[in-house]
Amino acid sequence: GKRTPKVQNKTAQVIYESLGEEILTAPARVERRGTTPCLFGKGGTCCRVCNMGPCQVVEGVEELKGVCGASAATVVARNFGRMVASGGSAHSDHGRQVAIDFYETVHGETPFEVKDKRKLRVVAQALGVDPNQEEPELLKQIAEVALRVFNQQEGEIPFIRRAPEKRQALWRELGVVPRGVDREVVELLHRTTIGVDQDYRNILMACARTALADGWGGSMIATELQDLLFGNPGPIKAKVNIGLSVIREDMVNVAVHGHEPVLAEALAMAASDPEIVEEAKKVGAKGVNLAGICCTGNEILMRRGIPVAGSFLQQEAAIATGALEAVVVDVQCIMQNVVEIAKHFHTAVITTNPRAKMEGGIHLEFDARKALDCAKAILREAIARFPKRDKSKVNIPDHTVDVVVGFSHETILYMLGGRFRASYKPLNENIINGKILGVAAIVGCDNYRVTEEIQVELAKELIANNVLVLTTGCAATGLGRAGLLRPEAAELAGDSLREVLEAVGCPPVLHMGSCVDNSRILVAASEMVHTGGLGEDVNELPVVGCAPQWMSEKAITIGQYFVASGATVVFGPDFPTLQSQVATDFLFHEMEKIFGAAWRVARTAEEFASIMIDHIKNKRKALGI
Ligand code: BF8
Repeated sequence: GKRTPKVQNKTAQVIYESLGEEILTAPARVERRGTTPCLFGKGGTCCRVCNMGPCQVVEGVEELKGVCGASAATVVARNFGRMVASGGSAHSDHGRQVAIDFYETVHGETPFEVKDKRKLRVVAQALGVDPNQEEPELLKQIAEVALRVFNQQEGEIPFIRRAPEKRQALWRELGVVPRGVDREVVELLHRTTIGVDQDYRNILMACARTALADGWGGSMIATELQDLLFGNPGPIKAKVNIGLSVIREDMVNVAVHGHEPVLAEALAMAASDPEIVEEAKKVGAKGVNLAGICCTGNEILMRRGIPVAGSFLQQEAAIATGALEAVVVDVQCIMQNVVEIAKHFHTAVITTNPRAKMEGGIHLEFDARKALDCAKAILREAIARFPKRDKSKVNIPDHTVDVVVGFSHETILYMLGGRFRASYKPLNENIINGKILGVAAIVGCDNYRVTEEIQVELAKELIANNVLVLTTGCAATGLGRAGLLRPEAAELAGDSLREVLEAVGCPPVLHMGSCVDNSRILVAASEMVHTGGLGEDVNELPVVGCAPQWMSEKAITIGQYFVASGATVVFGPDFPTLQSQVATDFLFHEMEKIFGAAWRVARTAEEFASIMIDHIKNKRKALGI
């Protein structure tokens, strides 16, 4: 008979329990697979880079080296490197696409236009483009320089000049300044293939360089050009989670899932097009309703206030409401099981990107140059499904939660610095006077194998200790579901943090965007250093990051660029290098000496909180505040 597995997410649990038939969901697959994954795979010592293996390697056992003699440290470093390269390639291929869309836009080839004129000159300057020129020329130069960040072969990627001087000097001394994104990713893949780099230290330093190419290159290009094209996010009220105001009973529901906001922006434009509204009405719906999933969701949440139905672990549940006419996907974090779940309903899974097709999906390719036509074709496919919605299968639990989002680095400047003196000075002052103990970022994924209570408990503990929390990605949506993105949640903060938050009407947890928007945190941390009073480099700041439920390779790349940028990060509940003590020591301890920051691992919310709060206190002590 039907049995619902234990699901870590309340909303998903309610939906799965109501299903009349047993549907194999990710949580059910976790249960069936059991809890003990392969130790070699998990700990990073399974070497698959050639056909003499796979070799399962054990540290310190001569007989259990790879056939080629590869040590556990080498294998772990290689595998770690391949995660960094892969994660960096994902953010950066996204960034490249945005740069191409931007190029086409400024050459008049797409229906989009550059919305954010205020930020234009800031970005120009940061890219080394002369901001004092006529706008059309300025835009074209920005587009060209942005594209070069990917294929440049020598020199330095331009955004690294946004980092504190001291950090730049350190990177130059260490030889880890990225030359160009593609070059770093290709080189890391080369180095980690059979018979190339066999010094784990050398490999792990290359990881730092490639990760920096992501953070200060691909991801930062994505964030900045998306802001220019679609607007810099500002504070906006919205809703998250599955509920009747997010998934509408009387409308054609289209979930937008994936990462590149260009598609979602086009769908939002098309959904309000009178022609499309009329067509929706013809089939008995009031119109077309969009809801976001994963980082695409965060992008349109931040800029348009369009609700997010779910983070990574709710993608199947959103479909299982039975009320989605279509799930439109582009790239990244789309589970293959989505198609299987959709088969039980009338829901179309529409792939749009030539890089990511799905068996059982309908492919309607999206081209930014024909953005509106493509978006309309996609919405028409959804509209045609509306009459097939089976009301007896619809279950939309009303679990929505209010949020206030849109805390781009610029928003924080204005909120905390005041409209007329946008600056981090007040933030720094509040840190120096101790009202704010420090700043912590909770970022990254959610994971079917980890309870989502970890990040919620952690966030509560941090704010209770007067730590201001920044968040991005699926963690942000999860903290939103827990009510922590509401200004009223300031009441959970310690007295002095609460006072600061209430003066400006800020929630205690600030949603800064999608995963590529972790680049906003790099800029914010650098600004805090530039503002003065908190040391000369990022590693002196009382700041710390974490990803308590990481699952994607992208999270590892993010963690590594934060560490190389001087911010210590805590990951959990496990870490992909633990079967080599030597390589792990390098990441957890030697990197501290090299970059002034390192990786840590924690398992429970208490462990995370104590490591992070201690770290902040130690940094304060070193600053003498
Ligand atoms: O890039 S947080 S599950 S959706 S990888 Fe994926 Fe992780 Fe979510 Fe966005 Ni980020």
